[in-house]
Amino acid sequence: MRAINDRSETRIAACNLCEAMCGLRITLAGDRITDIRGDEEDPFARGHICPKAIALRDVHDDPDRLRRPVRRTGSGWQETSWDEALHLVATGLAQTRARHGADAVAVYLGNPVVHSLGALTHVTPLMRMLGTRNRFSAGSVDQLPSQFVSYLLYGDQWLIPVPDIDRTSYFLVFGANPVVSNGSLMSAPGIAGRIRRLRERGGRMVLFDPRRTESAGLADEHHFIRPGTDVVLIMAMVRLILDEGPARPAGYVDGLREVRDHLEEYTPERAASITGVPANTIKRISHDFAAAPAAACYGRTGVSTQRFGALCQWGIQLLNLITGNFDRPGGTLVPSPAVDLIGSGRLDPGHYARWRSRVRGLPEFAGELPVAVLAEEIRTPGEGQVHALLTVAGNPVLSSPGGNALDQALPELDFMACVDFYINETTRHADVILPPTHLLQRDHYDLVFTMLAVRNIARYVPAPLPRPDDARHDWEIFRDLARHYRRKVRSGSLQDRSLMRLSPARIVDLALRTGPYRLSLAKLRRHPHGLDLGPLRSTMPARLQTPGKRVDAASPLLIADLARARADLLTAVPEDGLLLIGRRHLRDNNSWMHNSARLTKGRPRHELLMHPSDMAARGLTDGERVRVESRTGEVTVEVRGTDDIMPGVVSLPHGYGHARDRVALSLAATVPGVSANDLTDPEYLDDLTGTAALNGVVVTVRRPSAEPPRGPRRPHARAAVAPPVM
Ligand SMILES: Nc1nc2c(c(=O)[nH]1)N[C@H]1C(S)=C(S)[C@@H](COP(=O)(O)OP(=O)(O)OC[C@H]3O[C@@H](n4cnc5c(=O)[nH]c(N)nc54)[C@H](O)[C@@H]3O)O[C@H]1N2
Ligand SMILES: Nc1nc2c(c(=O)[nH]1)N[C@H]1C(S)=C(S)[C@@H](COP(=O)(O)OP(=O)(O)OC[C@H]3O[C@@H](n4cnc5c(=O)[nH]c(N)nc54)[C@H](O)[C@@H]3O)O[C@H]1N2
Ligand code: SF4
Ligand SMILES: [Mo]
Repeated sequence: MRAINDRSETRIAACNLCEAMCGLRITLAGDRITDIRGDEEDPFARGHICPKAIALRDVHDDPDRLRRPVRRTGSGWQETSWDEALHLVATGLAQTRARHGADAVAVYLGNPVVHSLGALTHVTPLMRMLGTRNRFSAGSVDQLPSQFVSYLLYGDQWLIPVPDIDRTSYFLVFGANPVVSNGSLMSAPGIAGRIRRLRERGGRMVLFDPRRTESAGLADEHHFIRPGTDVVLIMAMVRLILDEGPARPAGYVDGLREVRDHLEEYTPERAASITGVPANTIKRISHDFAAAPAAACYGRTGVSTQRFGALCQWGIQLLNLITGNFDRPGGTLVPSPAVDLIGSGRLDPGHYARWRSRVRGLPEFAGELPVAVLAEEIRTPGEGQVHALLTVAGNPVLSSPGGNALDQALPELDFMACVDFYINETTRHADVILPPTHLLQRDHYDLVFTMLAVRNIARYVPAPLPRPDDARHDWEIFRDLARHYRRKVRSGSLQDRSLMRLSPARIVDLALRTGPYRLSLAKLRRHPHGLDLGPLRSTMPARLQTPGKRVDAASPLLIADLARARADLLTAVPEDGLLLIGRRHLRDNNSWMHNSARLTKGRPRHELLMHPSDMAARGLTDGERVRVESRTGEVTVEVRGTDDIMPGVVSLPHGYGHARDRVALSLAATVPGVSANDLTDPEYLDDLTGTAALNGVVVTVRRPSAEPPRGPRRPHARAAVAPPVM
């Protein structure tokens, strides 16, 4: 803390909008933010920030941000006291439980939960208290396949290896755009600089993506790949390397012969015909990857939120394992965080299919069901039907597949409550909204992303801005809600109740003291910019949570799922139509922050991107409004031609489409665009994990005035692939 002049002072903060955890310097005049910039002394991000951090100021100032609880009445939203609001929520949830059982209350946790210390520490005990099997989160539209594969291979869903980008010599990437996303399951602030330095030291970056992205612009090689087909290429690489070498797996890896036996059909030629990547390219990249001194293969949402998410993530792990790059500096390593809960019994290592969703029978993973079933669980009558919903920091109407159907289902609930500081497309259906303090008003320690960062780091940031009177933090809301709830339902263990009485800072302090570096909050306070704990280190097999500390590369669930890939990709009849994929932009943050004029100004970025040849075939012109239809919905949106997208593929960003209710939402509703998830399909999934296949959805595009396409629409969208050439 340093006084600049009489009136203003600067404080150290951390941006926790995305996974990069950039350090900030915030200048304040009273409780007004006058400046936000990168903290040059942050040992991890070294001053790097992106435009979203500066827009935190707009979140702070935004008159639309809720400061006090509101309830929905016949004549609109009405502010109410915290006591009244918490009482209403506790009563709504308890009454539903009394009438229909604990499973009748569903919970959805959105993305910012993992970025909020207090939400993380306090929402889990609250959920245990609610005791419902209908738990959902953004994980099933995101990284669930990575967690699932880590659980099967390494014995814990959170043992997720991270590419050692600062030391690798070959960075092989599938379906990620880190230059825009700033790295995901790979916290790496200033990623563009890290990629440049990789190339300066003679390394290579090779990227597979159906769009020539911003990251492709920095890579040595970019290859178009047909959406949803990556598994065939990845497995062809595994097969080639196992056959031709050099394969040098660690001694603790079992089952590779069995894996190889199941990959007989995955020849480079077959992969070429299905993915669109030439066989020689596949062979060359396999060879280069295996021969590189240190190589890291990595894949993110493009290969998770698709039809074969788990198989892709398995294949990526196999590539690292068989080449000896798993757990090797310059390869992929599991970070060693200062708060290390793996193996402590305090973090769920994962479990699978202990129960299934009521209507469709989809499996739970680690206590959660896929959000793709939420709407049907609300709408299908019968024993176990969902009648109440609590959402925390989420917007599933815009972020989950078939969001339009969920939008229609939510009004059928008996009761809905949300913990969020905005009225969004989802929370507008709530009976009560409980708004927490925002990111700069609360203490922060990154529990999740220090487990996923490319260096071992620890940083504790006391709230840079004061908490206004009468405002509550996320954790206080959960604590107080639990208190109100317990007056009506005797639930919750003694342990959870005492945990909820602790502040998040206290919980972090305890965890740091018992952690591997024996730190404490007091020690971290002496390093306000953050403490660098060094590069990632080899920790295997000691850290494996599997029986006998061995990796079973041929996990039966994954081997069995190859049959689905065979039926769907290797032998499927191609289907006409374009394949829809998503898109992120540096100035967007999922579905929120569209209230910031600073972020939304400039060129429109909500358009449907399409290859000029596909536009010409339909007689479409740039900027024209087109109708996009899928099995589940349709939208009308402007089209823009670009040869940065693969022919046969179209791209639409998610998180747009605010205009569906101009009354409830004010500023953001003026942002043009439609929701990609009005087109995605709740029945089009990675069936093994229930992760939504948001990429590779079959759509048709035409002029609104043109004849609609004839013939029945298929019940399941399926990746259109070229006929396999044997
Ligand atoms: N600016 C910004 N940053 C963000 C976010 C944001 O909204 N805005 N969101 C944050 C969140 S929640 C997350 S999870 C991360 C996501 O981080 P990333 O996964 O790195 O981000 P995306 O831009 O979604 O990149 C996915 C890429 O996969 C490609 N793709 C689509 N389908 C396929 C396919 O079938 N195969 C292959 N090989 N590629 C495919 C897409 O074209 C896209 O370029 O970003 C985080 N960071
Ligand atoms: N088609 C398609 N759909 C996608 C994706 C895609 O690539 N394509 N990406 C998916 C991914 S990776 C993700 S993570 C999801 C995100 O989807 P969600 O997590 O469902 O939604 P967000 O847009 O992140 O909504 C965040 C909400 O949290 C609130 N919020 C922000 N900070 C806080 C806080 O500290 N506390 C509380 N209580 N609330 C807060 C904001 O006001 C906002 O309303 O979208 C998914 N949907
Ligand atoms: S990259 Fe941008 S949004 Fe992400 S943490 Fe850094 S400043 Fe925040
Ligand atoms: Mo995400």
